Amino acid sequence: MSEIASWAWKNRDEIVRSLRGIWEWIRGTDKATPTPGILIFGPGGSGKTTLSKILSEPIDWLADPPGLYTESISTERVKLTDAPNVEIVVPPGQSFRRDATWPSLQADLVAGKYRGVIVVVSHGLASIPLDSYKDHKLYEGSVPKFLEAMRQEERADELDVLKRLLPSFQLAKGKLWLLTVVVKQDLWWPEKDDVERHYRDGPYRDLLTAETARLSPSTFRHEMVFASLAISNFRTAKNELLVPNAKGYDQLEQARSLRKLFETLDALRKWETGS
Ligand SMILES: Nc1nc2c(ncn2[C@@H]2O[C@H](COP(=O)(O)OP(=O)(O)OP(=O)(O)O)[C@@H](O)[C@H]2O)c(=O)[nH]1
Ligand SMILES: [Mg+2]
Repeated sequence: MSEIASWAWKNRDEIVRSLRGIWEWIRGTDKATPTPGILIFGPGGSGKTTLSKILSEPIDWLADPPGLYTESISTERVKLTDAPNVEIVVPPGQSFRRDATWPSLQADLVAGKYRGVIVVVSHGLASIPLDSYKDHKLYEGSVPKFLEAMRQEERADELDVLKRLLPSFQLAKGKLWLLTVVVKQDLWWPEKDDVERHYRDGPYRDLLTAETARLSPSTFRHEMVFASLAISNFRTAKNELLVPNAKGYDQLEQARSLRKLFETLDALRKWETGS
């Protein structure tokens, strides 16, 4: 067994334990009242389906290695068999699928049918739904230039996603929390400072605060977490390596980021229930 695998094996119980508290919350401890669901939005290939799985089912981190990207085509409703009132709803993220799938969910959001929204972004490292990067419209012969252009376009798309959601946050009835999860930390780790600045103090934060500043902090709350949902090289379906996972980023770092994610969800649970 490799060093990392043996570390993960030894720490398996701890990882599972920290997840259990979140599962209990998502499922709702008060079985008498229906618990509203959680919506997960974000660009295609960012990591929404991956996150919904982490939140809804026990993952065997050793037996379930991260797979190749398979784009979601329709809205996924993750039913929790032991808590049938609760749903994690994940519409597909590719831009051409949004008009068909997002408006009705946003209408339900405004009507107060959801307790919270998670937006999954990746600092432009959204997986590509193509066999090869050479088929991408932005590829002109140089891989570094392609990656730069693609990530820039994807970051602009992340802002478009947020722009599209903002009116629903403004109009939503009742309490609503928003959690931004900036995933793929294992890939952008060497640019950590720039990435965190982009979301905490840069364009993402500027857009969000400009549009939500007037909302009462007792009815709308935003939190942000930086995390790695999988440690995996950034590859195309043809197995072309575009970005290797960062040197020095190990499972200990990942577990730390996931713990932060769960602690933040727990803080939102407390805020939501006023406890
Ligand atoms: N390296 C790395 N890969 C990740 C991370 N999170 C998700 N992925 C990978 O990113 C790819 C896309 O993830 P999905 O969860 O399928 O993306 P999605 O947002 O559901 O995409 P659509 O269904 O098209 O909207 C998968 O291959 C995941 O394994 C992460 O934190 N790090
Ligand atoms: Mg998906």
